[in-house]
Amino acid sequence: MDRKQALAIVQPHLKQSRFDHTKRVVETAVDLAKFYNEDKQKTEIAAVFHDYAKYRDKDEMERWIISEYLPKDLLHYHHELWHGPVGALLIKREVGINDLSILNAIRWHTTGKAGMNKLEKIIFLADYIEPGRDFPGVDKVREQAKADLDLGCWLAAKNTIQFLMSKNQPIYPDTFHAYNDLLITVK
Ligand code: DGI
Ligand code: FE
Ligand code: FE
Ligand code: FE
Repeated sequence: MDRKQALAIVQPHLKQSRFDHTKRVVETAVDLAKFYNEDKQKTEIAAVFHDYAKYRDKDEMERWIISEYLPKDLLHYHHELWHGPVGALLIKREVGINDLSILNAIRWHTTGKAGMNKLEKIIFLADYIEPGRDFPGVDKVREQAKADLDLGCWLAAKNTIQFLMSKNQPIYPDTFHAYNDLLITVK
């Protein structure tokens, strides 16, 4: 499957603005993949499908989490966190993508986790810094992304945690685990 075919599969599942975001994530991720020597084709496919489940019905996602034994604690956190793990499951079932490294990069793209591999880091970071994003501090993260992949991911996790805390939002433990784990390598 090439980029064009993948985009044609994902497009009907997304709104136009989300599809545009997806294309920018693909460009950003492929750019990082070149820079950090990651497999281009895997990176493209993971980026194209990363938000595949973004518009699935909340109740449907809840049923998948229960029936497919995804971590039950997800149900105690915002449903915004569900589209990564549920998306990984659905692109396997519905699109037939079986590559575990692609599925895991999609699974963890929202929260991150401790011990992310290179592809997981690239998708996590590309989603955060794609040129359409306007988070506070994102320009600094864009700069660091090309200097050090771990530092870029750490800053993205840190900003996300700070943003959520400023809004008194709960923070999923894997987001903290990503921050703590990357802190060791960037120190
Ligand atoms: O799907 P996207 O919008 O492209 O981006 P994403 O998958 O990174 O999701 C971003 C949303 O998820 C954003 O509203 C912040 C939220 N988020 C990320 N980590 C956590 C989180 N929300 C909670 N409650 N806890 C987290 O750890
Ligand atoms: Fe997402
Ligand atoms: Fe993200
Ligand atoms: Fe996204």
